[in-house]
Amino acid sequence: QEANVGVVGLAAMGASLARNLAHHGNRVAVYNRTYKRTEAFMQEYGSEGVFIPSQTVKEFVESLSVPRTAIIMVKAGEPTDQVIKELAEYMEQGDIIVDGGNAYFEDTIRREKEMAKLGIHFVGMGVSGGEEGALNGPSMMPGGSDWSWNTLKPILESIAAKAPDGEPCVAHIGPNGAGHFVKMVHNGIEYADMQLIAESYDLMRRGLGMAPEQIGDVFAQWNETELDSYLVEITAEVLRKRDEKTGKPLVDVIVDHAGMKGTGTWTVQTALSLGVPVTGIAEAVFARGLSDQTQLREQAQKDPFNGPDASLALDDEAKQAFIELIRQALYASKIVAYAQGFNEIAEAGKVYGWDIDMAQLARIWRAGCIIRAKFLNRISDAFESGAADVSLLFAPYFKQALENCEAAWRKVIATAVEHGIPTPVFSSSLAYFDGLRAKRLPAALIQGQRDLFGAHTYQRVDEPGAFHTLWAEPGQKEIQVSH
Ligand code: NBP
Repeated sequence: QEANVGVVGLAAMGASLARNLAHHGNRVAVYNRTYKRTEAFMQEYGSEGVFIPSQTVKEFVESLSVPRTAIIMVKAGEPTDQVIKELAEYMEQGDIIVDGGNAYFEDTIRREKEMAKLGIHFVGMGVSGGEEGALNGPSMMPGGSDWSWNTLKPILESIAAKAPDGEPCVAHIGPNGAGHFVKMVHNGIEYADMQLIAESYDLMRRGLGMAPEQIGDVFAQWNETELDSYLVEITAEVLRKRDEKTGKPLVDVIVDHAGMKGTGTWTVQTALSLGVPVTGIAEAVFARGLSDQTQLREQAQKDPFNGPDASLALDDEAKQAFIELIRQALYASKIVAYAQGFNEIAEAGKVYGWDIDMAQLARIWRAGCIIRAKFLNRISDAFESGAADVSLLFAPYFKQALENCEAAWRKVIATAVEHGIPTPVFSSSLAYFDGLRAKRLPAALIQGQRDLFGAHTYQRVDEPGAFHTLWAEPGQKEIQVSH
């Protein structure tokens, strides 16, 4: 009996995806470098469906029906290259290799080219939702050729998460690295969203002196508003959890150093090379970085800086009012973070020649993935109608939301600054918004400085061309450098 699809790599993600495939009637070939893991998998889950285990890559490839489809779920980077090389040795023209790991999109572009030379279709596919999602329905973002998509579509649609309207959360994003690119930005947005939630928590915890459980209740209430999302929902759960060992709120016994695996950093690095400001995501990555600066932080405790008291010392009524302001600041900042992420995708689409359907992308993020949120329906509508062509911020629904939240946004940030509570993503998002509002930016001064020290030239508001001022000469001497 042959398998119609195979999975290479049976760690958390691969095992869950293989089981999900089997639960939906697929015959699934499974292979893992260390055979012990395959044996353990078969022992634990073998009875859940049809699995065909192999000890070698050769056997694995031979167990697949032609044209073969193999999904790789191994550690990103070198291990992925190694597995691709091994598979390609036994695979033939017309076969499909899907990389479901968190690959860097430039690697995906390179791998697709290499495989195309052998006639093998290579699909870089972003998979979101973690282990749970992979098992019960992830959101999937495949790149690669149209041909591969047509073959993969029925399989992927069967295992994908379903949005509330029943639509499967998978779509062909575009050629070569497009799928891994949007997955990378998805993770970048996730960083910003998580940091915004953490800043809101910090304001309530230190500013309003609330207990974690109380704050958990606030997040649970917020989840009934336009903030309805997976991340807000799990925040309530985390904050309400007590440590079994000490009986303290769990959040208080967790070391306050945030880890990261790299996709947030890639999102920012790529945005820098594309020239797209993703200030919210960048500040979120840096905030995790600061949390992990052990030496700096220890020194700052040993030799403390003077500063204000974090407590706002508000009575109950004022506290409730301030909580609502935080909610609005969170919503406004969140809109900016998503808008910036979509801008990065749009710019990459132009540079790499991908024709990415943003409305569809927002739709497949409505379920299965970590940033799933109710307001993705609104985002999708905004792109569908063309109102978000320049930026999501100009779509009437979001413009109105920003304007409604604006006063609260400022008040929260001003208060945070006064009380010494850092809100880097709140603040940078508002700065971006105000940067857009400004009719003239101080960038004109920067151009003047650049012309003075480096003869970098500037453009004039009243005449086309590039100009350079002869700064050392007396009087206003200016030469036109080009038209
Ligand atoms: P890991 O990223 O921890 O990778 C472990 C797997 O890679 C094992 O099956 C291991 O085989 C295999 N492997 C390694 Br390491 N080096 C190999 C090599 N040279 N040749 C063959 N196999 C090799 O697993 P994971 O957490 O399940 O994640 C899988 C992929 O999915 C990653 O790219 C990850 O970034 C991505 N992803 C993860 C999540 C998540 O929430 N965890 C979400 C979305 C995407 P062994 O058993 O022989 O050591």
